[in-house]
Amino acid sequence: SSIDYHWFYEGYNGWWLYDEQTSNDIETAYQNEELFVEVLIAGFIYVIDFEKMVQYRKEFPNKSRKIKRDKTDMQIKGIAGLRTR
Ligand code: V3L
Repeated sequence: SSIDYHWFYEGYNGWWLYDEQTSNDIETAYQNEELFVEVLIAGFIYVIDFEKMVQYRKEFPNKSRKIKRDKTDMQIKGIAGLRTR
């Protein structure tokens, strides 16, 4: 089921997990086959673009990060900037 999936954004040499609320919002939009969804991250609006599979701050569309949806969350740097390894 969709509960088994995790959402990640790219960091330096690795991937970060989204915080749980944001991850749930992204997964819901993805399941609804939206082309993109806007989420609030640390006070800024970010666009999650499901076609290009990138995220970017709405005000800075040309500075994007890759995102991915995957079943495993074994090799992450941490969650939303909080290191777990
Ligand atoms: N969730 C939390 N913070 C984010 C997210 C997000 N989805 N997207 C961007 N930021 P930008 P390393 C990241 C933060 O893309 O060492 C990591 O979470 C982003 O934080 O230019 O490079 C780490 O905290 C960055 O601080 O809009 O792997 C940090 O980078 C800021 O928003 C370092 O990670 C600007 O990102």
